[in-house]
Amino acid sequence: MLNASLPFLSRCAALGVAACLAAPVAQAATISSTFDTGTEGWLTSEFLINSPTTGLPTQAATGGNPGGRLVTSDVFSWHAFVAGPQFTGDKSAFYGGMLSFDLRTNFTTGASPNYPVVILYGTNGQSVQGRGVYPGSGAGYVNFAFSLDESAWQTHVSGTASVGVAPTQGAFQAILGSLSSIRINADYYSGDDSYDLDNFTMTSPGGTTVVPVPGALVLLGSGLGLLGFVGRARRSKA
Ligand SMILES: [Ca+2]
Repeated sequence: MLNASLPFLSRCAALGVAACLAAPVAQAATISSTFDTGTEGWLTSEFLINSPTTGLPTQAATGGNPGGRLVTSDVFSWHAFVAGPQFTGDKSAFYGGMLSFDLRTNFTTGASPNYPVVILYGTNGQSVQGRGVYPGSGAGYVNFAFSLDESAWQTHVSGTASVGVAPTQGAFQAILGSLSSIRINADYYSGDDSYDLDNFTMTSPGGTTVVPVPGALVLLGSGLGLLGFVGRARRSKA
């Protein structure tokens, strides 16, 4: 009897591994836009207010960091790249993680010490801003990274470019838990300038990439254990 069931048990063990390898990942720890194949739902709009998104950026297949990039023309007074819908909603799980992106700018006027700025808008009407310093025209892609906790952000008053104060933990978490829009300013000079965006990423705490290997290994171990049991049973039968 046992010998007749061996092929079935072996198949179960193998199917267990295969099923595990195909199993969906419960919660992605990283959301990213690389713009290698499209605009990934990104739009453009005014920057300093959470206005409707009406502009369409362009995806360029080359010139990114690497691959494709997001490009926009200067169609608003304060211009912004607006993150796709995959970056809005309840992002509480990303509290304590990181938000980062690569930005390249070329401009004809002088450097400014307070830009770029990224603003997180909550559905509660509150918003916070994170500020970086682009080193100078022609510097190429520069990575800007912000911790997704209150330490890296300042309060933002809609319609103004004023530097704010540190938000409370509760205020920051309320915004992160109900994100309605993320905007990165893509125009902060009056002259003829250009802005390229790539690798916009939100990462949850401790997460870099999520692959199903640990689960697969667990089931692989179970499968091997089952085969071991079969082998032992076979030997004891003999
Ligand atoms: Ca890219």
